[in-house]
Amino acid sequence: MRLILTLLLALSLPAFAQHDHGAHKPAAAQAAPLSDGMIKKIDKGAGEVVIQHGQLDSIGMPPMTMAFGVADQSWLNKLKAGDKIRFAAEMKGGNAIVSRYEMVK
Ligand SMILES: [Cu+2]
Repeated sequence: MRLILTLLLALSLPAFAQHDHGAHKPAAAQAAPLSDGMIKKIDKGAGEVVIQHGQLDSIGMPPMTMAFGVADQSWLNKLKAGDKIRFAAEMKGGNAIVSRYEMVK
């Protein structure tokens, strides 16, 4: 729940966030910049989403197509193949996960 609130705040208050000097910024927003990605496949059984992604400096990866876990399983119901997103990736328990994302129109 806390993550969702953080996400909503981050999305609804972009101007405010830019003028924040970091003390109260959500950890996820601080951790990594957003990178481009295209959803190739959703695997609800595995709890993973396959993304064709660009350079991911946050986890030291060149562009490729690979499976990611998700910070929130409900995202697997919101995303579908062909969606374009901007997302942040983190390593968690040895696996790459999507820690947050936004849709690209
Ligand atoms: Cu990768």
